Amino acid sequence: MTDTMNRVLSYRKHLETKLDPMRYEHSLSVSYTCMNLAMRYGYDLDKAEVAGLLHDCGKRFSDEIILKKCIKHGISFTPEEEETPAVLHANYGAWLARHKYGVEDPEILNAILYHTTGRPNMGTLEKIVYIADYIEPRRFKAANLPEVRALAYEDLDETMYRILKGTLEYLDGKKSKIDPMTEKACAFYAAVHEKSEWK
Ligand code: DGI
Ligand code: FE
Ligand code: FE
Repeated sequence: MTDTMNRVLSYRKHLETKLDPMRYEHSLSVSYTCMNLAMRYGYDLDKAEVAGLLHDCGKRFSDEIILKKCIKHGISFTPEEEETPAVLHANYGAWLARHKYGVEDPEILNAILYHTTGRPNMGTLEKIVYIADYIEPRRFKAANLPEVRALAYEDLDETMYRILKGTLEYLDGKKSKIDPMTEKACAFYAAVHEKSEWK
């Protein structure tokens, strides 16, 4: 068995005991979707598998407990992240991946860190995880999912734009607080869209 296979199996075993069953299924589904996108875009399959599997490893506690854990472990977070606790699990998850799962690869750690808000000028794995999180087969929330799923295999940047724009509209509608990183990410991919053939 390869090293990655061993690592993946032990991560799965551990996550299954820490995440609720739906979250665990979602993590597996994101992991496989990351590998599909990695095949399409010529990215390292092993790294895509691990990043997808661990992306929500921070979601094992409630928002309040995650905030307490961040303070306890000296994990730095912005005041905006504190006000939008839904995004903090990404920050805590990147810390857990580094310190509890022994992940050192900065591309994997950043893919976990930015999987909720996105950021301007994302690397390929960051985009793959962000998009896989939204399109994985067990997701059913967004009305535009079939279209976004097809687009994901055509153009990662345009897919980032569609998802970010939809997320901001959704958060606006709910009057939720928006993390400036989500806005910056959307502005970046809107500018890419403007210059693209999709305009
Ligand atoms: O952890 P998951 O549920 O799999 O997915 P996720 O980590 O992408 O979180 C999705 C939620 O995060 C989605 O409902 C939109 C929300 N989100 C993204 N950016 C922001 C945000 N929520 C707030 N309040 N503010 C943001 O800027
Ligand atoms: Fe998440
Ligand atoms: Fe997720």
